[in-house]
Amino acid sequence: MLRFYTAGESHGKGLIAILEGMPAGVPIHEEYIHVQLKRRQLGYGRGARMNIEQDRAEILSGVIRGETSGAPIALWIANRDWRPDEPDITRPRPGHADLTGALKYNFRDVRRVLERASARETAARVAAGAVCRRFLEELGISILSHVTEIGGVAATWRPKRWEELREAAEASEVRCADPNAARQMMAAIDVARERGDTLGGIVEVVALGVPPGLGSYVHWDRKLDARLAMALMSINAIKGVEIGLGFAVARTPGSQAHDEIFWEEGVGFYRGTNRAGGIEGGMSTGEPIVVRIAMKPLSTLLQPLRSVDLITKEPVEAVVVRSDVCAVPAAGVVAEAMVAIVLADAVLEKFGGDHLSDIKKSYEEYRQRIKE
Ligand code: EPS
Repeated sequence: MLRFYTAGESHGKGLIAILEGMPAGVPIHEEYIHVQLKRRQLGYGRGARMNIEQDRAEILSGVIRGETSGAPIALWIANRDWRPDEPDITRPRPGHADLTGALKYNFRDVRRVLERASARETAARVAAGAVCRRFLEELGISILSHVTEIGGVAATWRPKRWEELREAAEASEVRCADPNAARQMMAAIDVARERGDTLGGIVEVVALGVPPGLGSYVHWDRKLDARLAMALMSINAIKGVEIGLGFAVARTPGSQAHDEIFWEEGVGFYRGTNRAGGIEGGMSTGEPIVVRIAMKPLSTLLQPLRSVDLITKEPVEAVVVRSDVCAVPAAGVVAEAMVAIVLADAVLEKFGGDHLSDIKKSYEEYRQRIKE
């Protein structure tokens, strides 16, 4: 239902996102998108680029007088650090797209690869995701994320209520709700920086207010968990996605792996637990959707790894370009955007409609039926 494309290079003129399929009548302003772009730029461990850029998305089309018109929405983010004449790079970084990209496209220069493979592209995703997030808000669906692990330091405590968790994560420089763990994470980032190293980690993304029945048990390619996994795995440096208990479910007996069913007058069906992470049979259950992503450490190391020069074939050290020590907090914001895009798509698939008011009507009817 929804399609979205990005274009642009890390040091090109800028980034473009085109979001097609958004219904008419969704109130949206550049300021709203700006808040999300700003969140992506923050986080302890980010590099110097984030001091240069002040990402803002200009709405070029698809929004008239502060409301979506149903036409494709084009968003433009200018790069302040536009560098059109950078020299070639021939020393590929292990872990980056450099070498395989150059082999695949027959390049004798990895800059042509890294310019597009750079996670700078995720700014465009966050901009498109912000529009989807605004749409979901209209239906009472919200998305939050928090960092649970960086460089092997894991959060051991979290506020019980979602709203408190969200606030604590937003207030933390590493977007971790456990203040003790956050301090240790920042110390670990300092150590990594001194050593010329980088750190990965884990982020949990939670979607609240999602009605039961988004996705499908009928069609393999409409399963909500499968769509989320693909969208999240497509984010730069993400190597793992798990939903609910995730991999731990393989070591859990059935009696403790599932969520027992209850019913209450006025509430309808509900679960005592949420081990499934809000998805059963490829469909949302109505419980919060809980997804975790594992991010690898960034592959630009100040103490570079061994590599081979593309042209001379001599052993060399991998190229060192400006980068971040840790971008796990930012990855959480990008992951929220990708989850928003997937959920908006699934909502449109189920509730259709060209104008927000049509969708709201059909959505309310459905909710009422589910309750009864
Ligand atoms: C990024 C901008 C880039 C990188 C980073 C993400 O800016 P520059 O290369 O000019 O410093 O900092 O990309 C990577 C870490 C990577 O490995 O590609 C951004 O805007 O998020």
